[in-house]
Amino acid sequence: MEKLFFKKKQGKSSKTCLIKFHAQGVYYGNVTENGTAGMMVMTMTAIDYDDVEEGTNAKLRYSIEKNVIDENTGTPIFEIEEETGVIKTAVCCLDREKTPDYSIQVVAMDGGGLKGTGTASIRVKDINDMPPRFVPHYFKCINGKQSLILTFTHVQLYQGRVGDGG
Ligand SMILES: [Ca+2]
Ligand SMILES: [Ca+2]
Repeated sequence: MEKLFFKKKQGKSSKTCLIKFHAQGVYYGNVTENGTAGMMVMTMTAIDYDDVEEGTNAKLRYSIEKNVIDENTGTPIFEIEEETGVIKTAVCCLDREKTPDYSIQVVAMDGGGLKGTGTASIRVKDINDMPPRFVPHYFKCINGKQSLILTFTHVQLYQGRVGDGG
């Protein structure tokens, strides 16, 4: 999301206005991880300056041109409602710890076949589903014929002794 400030004159005084706009057709949305299929993510809205009253000149239909495929099911992860531009999840259980964000390409096409492309940048929101854990660090030390497993703590201790001159 880009921001732009400009000054607007109001009689003798002036007022600062802030406009927020999407840079280069990028729209931002988010969805919570571990959800069901069919969860709403965001709405894509394109503008067609042709006359809405003139046939289908400005009648838009939305579709996903570049989707992301779910590794487990081999099916697309997102879907879009053709008439409204509402993007939803097409599969369940997005995992933020595996993929924290997605980017898909959406096309709006008018009744005459003219197209415009936009990007939906989707962030997966975290829920607390991972317990804290300690990760063991093992180092294999081979000394002659004997092999010895040292933990990280042992290695640090040994290094400390070397540094102390012992
Ligand atoms: Ca048009
Ligand atoms: Ca999580």
